[in-house]
Amino acid sequence: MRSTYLAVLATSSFLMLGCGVKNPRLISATTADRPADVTLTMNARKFEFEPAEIRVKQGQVVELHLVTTDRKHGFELKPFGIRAELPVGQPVTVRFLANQRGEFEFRCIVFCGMGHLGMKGKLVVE
Ligand SMILES: [Cu+2]
Repeated sequence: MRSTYLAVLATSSFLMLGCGVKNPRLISATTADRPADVTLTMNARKFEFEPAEIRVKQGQVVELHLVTTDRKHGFELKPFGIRAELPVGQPVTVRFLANQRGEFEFRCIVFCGMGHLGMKGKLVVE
């Protein structure tokens, strides 16, 4: 199961390298050997993320299943080193350790139309 999961992550990374996002990062090193404490599905579409706000507790390993159906989008959560491209119909899983408390913005990093710059959301780590 775990090896399948890692293979999927590796495949996704490989595919993204050919699609324009520089240095995609789907997983932060600190979480590689820990199961997720929180697992959420997040939908990306013009020009929003649903849910647009997620709340977790400090110290939790968070796994996000990112899904897009209308066109290619991206997902960046800079403070946690996460950066991904989201092709249509190809869910991408990212995971990170919520090791700092506060409010952090995530955003789309693939130009997707006139509302692209407003395509953002908020992670709250309590
Ligand atoms: Cu966009």
